[in-house]
Amino acid sequence: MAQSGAPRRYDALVIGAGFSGLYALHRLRELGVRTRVLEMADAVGGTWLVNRYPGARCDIESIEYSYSFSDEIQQEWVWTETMPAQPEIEAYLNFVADRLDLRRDIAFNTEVAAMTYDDAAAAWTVTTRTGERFIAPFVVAASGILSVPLEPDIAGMGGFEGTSLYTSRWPKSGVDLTGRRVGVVGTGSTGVQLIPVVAREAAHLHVFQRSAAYTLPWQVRPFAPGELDALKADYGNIRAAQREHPVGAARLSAFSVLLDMLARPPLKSASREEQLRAVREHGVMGALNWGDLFFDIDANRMAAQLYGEAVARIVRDPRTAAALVPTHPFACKRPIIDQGYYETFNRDNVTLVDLRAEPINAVTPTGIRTAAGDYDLDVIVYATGFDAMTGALSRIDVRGRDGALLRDVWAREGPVSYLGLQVAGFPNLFTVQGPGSPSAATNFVAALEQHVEWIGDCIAYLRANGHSTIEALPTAQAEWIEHTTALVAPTVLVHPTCSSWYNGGNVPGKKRMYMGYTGGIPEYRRRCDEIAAAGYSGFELG
Ligand code: NA7
Repeated sequence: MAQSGAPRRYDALVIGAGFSGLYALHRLRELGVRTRVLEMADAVGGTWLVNRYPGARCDIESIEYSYSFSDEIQQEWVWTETMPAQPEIEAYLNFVADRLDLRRDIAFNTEVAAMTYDDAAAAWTVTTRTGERFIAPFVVAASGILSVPLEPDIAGMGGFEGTSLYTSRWPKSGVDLTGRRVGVVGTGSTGVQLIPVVAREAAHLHVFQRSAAYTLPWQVRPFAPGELDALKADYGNIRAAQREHPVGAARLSAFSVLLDMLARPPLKSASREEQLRAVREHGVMGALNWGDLFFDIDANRMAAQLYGEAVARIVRDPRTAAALVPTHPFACKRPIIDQGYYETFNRDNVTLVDLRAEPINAVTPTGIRTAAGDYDLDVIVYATGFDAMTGALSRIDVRGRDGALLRDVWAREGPVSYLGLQVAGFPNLFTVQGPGSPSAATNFVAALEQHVEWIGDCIAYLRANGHSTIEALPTAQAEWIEHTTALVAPTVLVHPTCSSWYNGGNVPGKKRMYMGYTGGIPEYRRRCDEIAAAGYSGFELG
């Protein structure tokens, strides 16, 4: 890549202007750190800018899936629904950017291509796709945990003569699917949100399902008059409860519902009559709402069977109902909540194509060909997921000490990191929500606030104490991985049949390792604070 002009120097560079990057900029500014944010898109919002597909929505309540660091912001901003849809979250992040005057320190349309650590200067040189260079002692990677879309590698995809769409870069102007024959590939969180909405528009919808999803029905509703004001009046207590909650969301969310299940009686000791009653009274939730599914694979399998019975009570066509029953353990993919997902398959204009029975052979100019035949389509929508956690930094040539390439380290050793905050061999590079931190299994916003604050305090400490470098020690990193691995070991999350973006199983060739910290945010915060208080134990300060 060509280099253009003299490098510009800052105290810190932040990569990304999504939820994490915006707060990182604000926090570092407050600490007097001259900071520049480099953002590849033309606007703020990160994942909430590009994932504009119909039905895109957060599965955590708006009053908790929002910044807590500023009482002014949380009092001024008006959420309209209990769980916010994408346009509202995008608008919220724009409001925050304006309110804190953040845009003047953000370089938009600026994609980082490479970054190299210079040992002698104790600084990073960051080079963009267009050859611009920036130098700073510290880099904060706020590049997102689900920001690198996975495009499937299906023969013939490029030759499709209709419209190909990706949920993760849905056109800003929207797409009119009225009267069109649509195929959706993928039934993770995204597909499950998208499918009921598309079904209402399309002439016909074919859902191409490789793995069936476990998904719980959920009611999202507009706030009643006065309801949000009452919540805001109680924000102190709401935030305090959130702070103490393992998943960073004390109210109902896709995660807390999973956690609440742990306190329920075990499925294995329930009589058949009790099991059936649970399904009769609570549908698919009744099939999963038991305390032993998370730790006992046999109980989990029993629940899957019961789940099938619950689905069959909703979906009228028995073959479709059977195909909608997952074969992987419940909880090893991210929990999903939906609005009318199973009911959608009772519509005359919706057909489920079970790829376990008839795999896709190719995309043809006129549609999708499976082992069983051809499906003619006008539009194909790919909702096929992300190279999570490590994807964004692996796409950049990140060269640390002695020229080591981060993507090679992760390919060789798996997604290693100390606390999810730094990788040994990459001094002064902080990762917001890196692998090994609570991020993926918690309320992302609560988790990122803790990370940004810890990183800000750390940089302030280094500057105040005359240190120019901080680097994770390989031994501390190995111990941390051992600890996070031990935490998750007794759960079904590491069962060999679990394959998801949590463990890299969704990316061909990616080294598998569960990429989260499952001890909860409060315990994680306690450990991070303890490490800082001990003068950053496990790190070498230079
Ligand atoms: P997910 O949860 O990774 O789901 C991707 C879906 O796409 C999943 O059903 C995959 O099946 C399917 N997929 C991927 N590649 C293919 C091919 N080649 N053929 C057929 N089906 C395929 O991603 P989402 O975007 O839904 O959700 C990601 C996160 O974003 C979510 O957890 C929230 O945190 C927000 P598979 O399961 O691999 O068999």
